[in-house]
Amino acid sequence: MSYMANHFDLRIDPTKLLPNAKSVITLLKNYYPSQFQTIESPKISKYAFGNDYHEVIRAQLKTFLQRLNSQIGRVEGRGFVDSAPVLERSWAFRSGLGWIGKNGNLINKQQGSFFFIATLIVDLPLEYDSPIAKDYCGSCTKCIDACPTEAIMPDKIVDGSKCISYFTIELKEHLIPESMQGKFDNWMFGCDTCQDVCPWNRFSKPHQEVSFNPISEILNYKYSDWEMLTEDKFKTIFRHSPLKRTKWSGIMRNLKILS
Ligand code: B12
Ligand code: SF4
Ligand code: SF4
Repeated sequence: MSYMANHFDLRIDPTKLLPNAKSVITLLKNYYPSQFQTIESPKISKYAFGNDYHEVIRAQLKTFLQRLNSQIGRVEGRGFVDSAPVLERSWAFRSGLGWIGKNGNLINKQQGSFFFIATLIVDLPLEYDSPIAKDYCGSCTKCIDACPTEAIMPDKIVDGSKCISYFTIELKEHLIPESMQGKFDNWMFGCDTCQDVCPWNRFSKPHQEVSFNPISEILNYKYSDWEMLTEDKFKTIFRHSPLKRTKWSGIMRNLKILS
């Protein structure tokens, strides 16, 4: 256990990621869409409707850093998005951008939770305002009650080993346990249930990011279209999509567990 504690310390120390780090800038990138899937489509998480956020946001972080350099002089920095060594939610919370909800997501009172978190560590001292990250979950338990696999535990802990998002995206080439057959509420890639039911997401507004505009097949493909999709066609249509993470074989595996 002491090893875990030490390891955690390493992860929360930004100077391990950027020597001479002085500030952590946290940014939120909205991905809430304006168009949705047809009712017959196997469900895909909204974050995966368009191009891969890793590619899109990494490029934008680079541009942001270049702008800082051209406008205020030499700034050393390192950008991260969905990157294991950075405690992204904790930094966003400490930046005052929201609170961590019972569903484990960072929630912003004005925007809800359908956004990615990006982190830029810089060697620039900044003026910091005081964080205002009050927890507004109150006595609500909608996300806990709605989770199809009972993955949401007390104290804001999501049991990754029970989460549909883990099974359908991160499990890679491994099989999904048979005990999960038919329990995914038609989620084929990722899962948004604990965010869809969250009252704070009624404040979500559609994004303005062209790269996140939905791939038409994602909106319109029905179960049979996915079943008939060849590996070659998958590679062509989804070459810039987050779906490529699980590969064609992962999608075929996920489809079988839905029936
Ligand atoms: C591993 C991971 C997963 C795993 C496990 C998720 C889990 N809940 O533990 C799986 C595959 C299941 C998963 C699923 C999803 N994920 Co994910 N995931 C990650 C990843 C890579 C690491 C998270 C982690 O384990 N961090 C280590 C823990 C110890 O640190 P932490 O993240 O800061 O969170 C803890 C602290 O904040 C602490 N805490 C709570 N209150 C407070 C208060 C204070 C003061 C402090 C200091 C700390 C603290 O509790 C938190 C939970 O343990 C992050 C990216 C990243 N690097 O952060 C994305 C990330 C958390 N995922 C994200 C998303 C979008 C999802 C999905 C919605 C995708 C989908 N639609 O399918 C689902 C949602 C599932 C859910 N309800 O959580 C986003 C969340 C955006 C947001 N608004 O919060 C992130 C931040 C990626 C990104 N850059 O945008 N994910
Ligand atoms: S993403 Fe889906 S399976 Fe995972 S905790 Fe939320 S509702 Fe449960
Ligand atoms: S559904 Fe309710 S309990 Fe869950 S995160 Fe949203 S406000 Fe909090």
